[in-house]
Amino acid sequence: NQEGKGAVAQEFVQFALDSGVLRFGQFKTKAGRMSPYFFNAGLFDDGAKLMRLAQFYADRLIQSGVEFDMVFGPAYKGIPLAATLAAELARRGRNVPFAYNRKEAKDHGEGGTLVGAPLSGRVLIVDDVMSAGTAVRESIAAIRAAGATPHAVVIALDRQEKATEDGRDVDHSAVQYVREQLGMEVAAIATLDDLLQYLNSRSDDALQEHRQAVLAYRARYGAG
Ligand code: OMP
Repeated sequence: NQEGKGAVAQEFVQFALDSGVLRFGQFKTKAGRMSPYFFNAGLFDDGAKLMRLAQFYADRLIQSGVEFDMVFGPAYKGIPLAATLAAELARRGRNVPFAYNRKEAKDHGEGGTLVGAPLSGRVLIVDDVMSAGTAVRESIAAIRAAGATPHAVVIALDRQEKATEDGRDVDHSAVQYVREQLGMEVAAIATLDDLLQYLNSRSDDALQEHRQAVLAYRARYGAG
C-alpha cells in the first residue's frame, strides 16, 4: 500500500518539523558532508512525542510485514526508540524482548557492553537515521558478535545518500547495501524523497529555498 505509506510519511515529516527534530540550515553529518537539513531524534523530548513516535515505528513495522524475535536499540539514540517501540508493541498485544548496548564496556557490576534481554534469534535494529551506513554496520557487528542474527532494521529517516566504504563514497545507499548485500529488510518511516515531496507541496518562500538546497545536496550525495 504505497499510497497509505506516502500519506503517513507526509504526516511524519510534518510531525518532525513541528517538533523541531527536522531542521533546515547548515549541518555537518557524521560522514563529514555539509547538509542543508538534519534530523535530530533527540528532540523528540517529551512523553507525548515519544509515544507518538513509537506509534509511527510500530505502524511502519506492522505495515512492512518484517518478522523479528526481539528489538535492539544501539547507543545512544536508538535506546529510547527501541524501548518505546517495545512498550508500544506490548500495548498492542505483542510482547518481545528488548536489549541495548553501551558505548563503553563496563568493568564492574554485571560488566560487558550489552544490557537487557540476551541477544538471540532474529534481531530487529531500531535506529533513528541512516546516512552513509557506519552506525548500522556497528550494530550488525555487535549482534553477530553476540551470536544472534541481525535480521532487519527500522529507522525514522532514510537519507538515501551514498554509503561510504573504507572512507570512500560508493554509488549505492546504506539502505540499499543492507538490503541487497546483507539480505536484511529495512523499513523507514520516511525517506529523502518524502521530504522532497513535502517541500514540493508547499508554496512558502523559505521552504522553496530549502528545497533548492536539498536538491543540490541530493545531486551531490544522493545514491544512484
Ligand atoms: P551513518 O552512520 O553515516 O549512516 O549516519 C547515521 C547517524 O548519523 C545517525 O545515527 C545519527 O547519529 C547521525 N545523523 C542524524 O542523526 N541525523 C541526520 O540527519 C544525519 C546524521 C548524520 O550524521 O549523517
